[in-house]
Amino acid sequence: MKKIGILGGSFMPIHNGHIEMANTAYHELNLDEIWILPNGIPPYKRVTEEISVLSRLALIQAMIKSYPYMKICDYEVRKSSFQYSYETLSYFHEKYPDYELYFIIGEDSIDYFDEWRKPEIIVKNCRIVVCGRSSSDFKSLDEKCKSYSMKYQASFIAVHMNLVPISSTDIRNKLHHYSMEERRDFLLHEDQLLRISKELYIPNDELVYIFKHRLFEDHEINGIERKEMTIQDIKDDLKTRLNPHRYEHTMGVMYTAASLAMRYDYPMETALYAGLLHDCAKYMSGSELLDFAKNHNISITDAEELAPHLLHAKVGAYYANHRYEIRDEQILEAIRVHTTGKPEMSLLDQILFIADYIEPGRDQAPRLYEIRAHAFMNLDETCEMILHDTLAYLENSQMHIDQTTLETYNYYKNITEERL
Ligand code: DGI
Ligand code: FE
Ligand code: FE
Repeated sequence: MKKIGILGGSFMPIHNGHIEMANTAYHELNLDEIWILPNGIPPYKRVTEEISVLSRLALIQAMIKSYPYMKICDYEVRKSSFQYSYETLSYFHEKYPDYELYFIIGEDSIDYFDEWRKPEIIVKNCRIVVCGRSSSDFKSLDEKCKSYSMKYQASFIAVHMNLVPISSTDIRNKLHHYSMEERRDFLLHEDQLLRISKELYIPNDELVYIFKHRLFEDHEINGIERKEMTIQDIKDDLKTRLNPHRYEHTMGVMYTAASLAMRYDYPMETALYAGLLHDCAKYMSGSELLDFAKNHNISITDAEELAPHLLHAKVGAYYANHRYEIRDEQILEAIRVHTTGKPEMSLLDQILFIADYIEPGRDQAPRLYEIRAHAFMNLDETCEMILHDTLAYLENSQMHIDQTTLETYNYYKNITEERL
């Protein structure tokens, strides 16, 4: 008979303390598998840190990949209504009659066990494993388990785990202290990532995911709340500046960026703003762009000197900041690099770069159908395809090629080749 340990929790985010519980039960009780069971969010619980199911699952995946006996169980988060533990455990018991189920809980939960929904049903369907911390009095936990076993005529097993001095709340609080700029910097420095992941008791890959997908950010520190100008305000303004064709294109990029954000679990509103503003300087002529850049201390590369229309990206970022009150540096950077791309683009940089190329109004580029479909499968490979075709087009029309476009292509070509 297979012995399965089940560890439920909200896992916002999952950390080594959770894994320590699971591992203690696994080793002490000779279990065959551990199922990590993220909970749906109960209706009465207000969650301030919004984190999607997709992100929670991805974080768990990053955490458990070095433990082959651990699996994610998405049963509760797939349900449209909130599931209580007694419902889930009854379901598992019925579905897997040959498995012996061990429900793993922390020492702090056992004191409230009587108040759980239908505890008598829970204990009919599984054994309860209670993880005590080394620092606590193990004898009293043992006794507690004995008295619960008597009371419910069921099996409560005490196990002893090493203390991991962290909680998900601690992790969220610590993450709140890092600004967007700091996070961006950390992503570029392996040693910093290692230091922080150690401090937070989570693996490096999990931390990278958190930073890339902008999870647990403090919106006040980062100025993400932009109450001044709504999407509608900006749309109204752009309509008077851009020609109808460019305005339509802008709408297309905005919604395509949001669709890609849905697919890759990036904050959708941020993607909408980036798409909406990416070409906001496009109504200016080449010489106007050059003059503006010179007067506003915007650096001008050789390629931009020769093909000034490229500057609409940098000038656009400037306007987004000064005219449209965007404070979110990720949006500004995505606009800044949307024409040439750059090596190691952020998730939003890639979303915008691709949305600009594939939005529904585009009809000139070769293999658009293929690239559109691929955009929803793999971002790096899609960037490689777009840059490949753009360079071919520029060479064909004998236009000056920006060094950054070339570097970006080589970067994405290398990393996608490595993967094959
Ligand atoms: O502003 P959009 O037209 O919506 O799109 P965009 O910002 O991607 O600009 C597209 C144009 O920029 C397209 O004609 C290709 C061109 N482009 C991209 N990289 C380079 C470039 N033009 C030159 N001269 N050099 C480049 O490296
Ligand atoms: Fe553009
Ligand atoms: Fe564009």
